[in-house]
Amino acid sequence: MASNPVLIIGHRNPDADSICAAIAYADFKNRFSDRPHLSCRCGNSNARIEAILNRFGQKLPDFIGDVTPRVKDIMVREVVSVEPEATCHEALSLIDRHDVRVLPVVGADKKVEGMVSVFQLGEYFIPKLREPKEMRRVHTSVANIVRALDAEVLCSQDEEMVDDYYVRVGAMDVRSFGKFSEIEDVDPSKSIIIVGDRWDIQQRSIQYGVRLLVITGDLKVEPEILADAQKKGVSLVISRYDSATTAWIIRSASSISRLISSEVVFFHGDESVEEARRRTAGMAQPAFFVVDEAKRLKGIFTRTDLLKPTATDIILVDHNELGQAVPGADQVNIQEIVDHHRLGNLHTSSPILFMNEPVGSTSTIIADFYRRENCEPEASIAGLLMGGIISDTLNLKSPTATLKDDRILTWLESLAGVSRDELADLIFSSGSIILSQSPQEVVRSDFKKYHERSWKFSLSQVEELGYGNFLEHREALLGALEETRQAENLHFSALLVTDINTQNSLLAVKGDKDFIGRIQYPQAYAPDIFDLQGVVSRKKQLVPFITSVLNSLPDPMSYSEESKAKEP
Ligand SMILES: [Mn+2]
Repeated sequence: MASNPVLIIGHRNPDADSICAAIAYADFKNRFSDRPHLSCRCGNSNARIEAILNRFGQKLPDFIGDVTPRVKDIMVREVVSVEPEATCHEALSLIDRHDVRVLPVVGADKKVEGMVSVFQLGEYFIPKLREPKEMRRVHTSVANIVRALDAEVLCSQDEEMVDDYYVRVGAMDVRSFGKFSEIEDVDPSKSIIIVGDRWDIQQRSIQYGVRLLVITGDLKVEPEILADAQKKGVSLVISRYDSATTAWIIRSASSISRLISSEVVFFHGDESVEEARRRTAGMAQPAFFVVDEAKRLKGIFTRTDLLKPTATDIILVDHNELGQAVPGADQVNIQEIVDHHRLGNLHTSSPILFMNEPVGSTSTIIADFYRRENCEPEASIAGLLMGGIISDTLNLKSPTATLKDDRILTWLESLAGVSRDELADLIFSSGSIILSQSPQEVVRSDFKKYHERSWKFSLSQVEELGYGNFLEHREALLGALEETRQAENLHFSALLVTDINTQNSLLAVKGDKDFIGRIQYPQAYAPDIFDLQGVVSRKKQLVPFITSVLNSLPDPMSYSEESKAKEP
């Protein structure tokens, strides 16, 4: 079972309900689930959220701005790599021991120099019958051979010098042996001779001055031979293997340097898995390397790793539309949705728990989860849930408030040890967002985007004690609204300013003239501000009103195509 925590996260630009519901639901889940659950947020806090969290001694959840699966999430971090000076034998041992197909070649500075694959190594060992001389060539040093054979060294010269050498088994008669060197035109100093306890061949090889003489079968050498080898500068070693095996091992002691492929595809850990899938499509590389700016190896992944399901699991609270969810939500596993908004257009690949109840707040639903389990939240969690309910329903004065919100609130009051009115006073006097934040931040603080047919628009909401602060800053706020509309490429952007005292709202709108022209509410203070008597709920009153206005207008998509067609 996966042990990474399930992330519980509210909508972008979180409001108090989103934050409180996420914290409380994580608490609930951690009581009843084996798996850890962690509350998160994908936006900034505000004065009201801070006031509730401080009142109940709770911390703001961690910020997670994006859950898009990244290459670093799927890569293997413990990478088996090989040095450029390694031998085929060492590379093959690593491949065998770690059951991998590819080895990154990493230099002393930790930079990736290329790769060797099973495929390249295999090809090197396939006999090339047309080039017998080539088949006997090894590119290595005496030291490499000694290491690969685990040989006993009797005497040696320039052990570390890497060069091209030609291997031959001294199996023929000593008279034939001499002719070979001439026919093949191999300099004796480039010859490696493998031989058993054949004194004559041993002696002849030393006379020729071969590079290395390997005695097989763990056989002893006459003292005279050793003395001659030392005199002639011939390296002399004893292999415990038979001649055929020894020849094979010497070939494998070839350096990998000539087999290193530079056709390596590099990735950065922050690249999205989706992008990596696109980039690797049609590529033949068996593996891809993840490096940092200095080309130092950080991880490795294969195409199979890209196809594995993501390990990120999330639970959405207080929203169900992807446009309002944390970026990347569509690429991870949404395990549950707990919400009280209209149904959006979210699709999931497997069945999920979807809890949508038309009550005043998501916090109401979370509190009800505790009740149903006959379980009482701690005082601080009960207080947070009260904060979410009071904030979202304007202390039950909003038309979205239901009898259930009322009952749950009464239950929570007894657990939290605070009355709803006392908490409501604290929440609604926690400072005007309009006074404490920039016009842009006001528009963005509780900002939701919607998509209705081809219409794209945003509805922000602020709750204030009276309209005074809004009217004082209305020019700047209308400007910020228009800037937001342009930045988000929307048909219109609106800001609902709700007066908590009178339970009425003003709606400021910037954008599409046809839409604004159809708004039936009276204008107030300015042509783009409307007086929405009795409207306090964006979800229950404003969104249905705007949808009905849009339905009386042609779809902007067909409209623009029509007008394009009319152009000469
Ligand atoms: Mn809510």
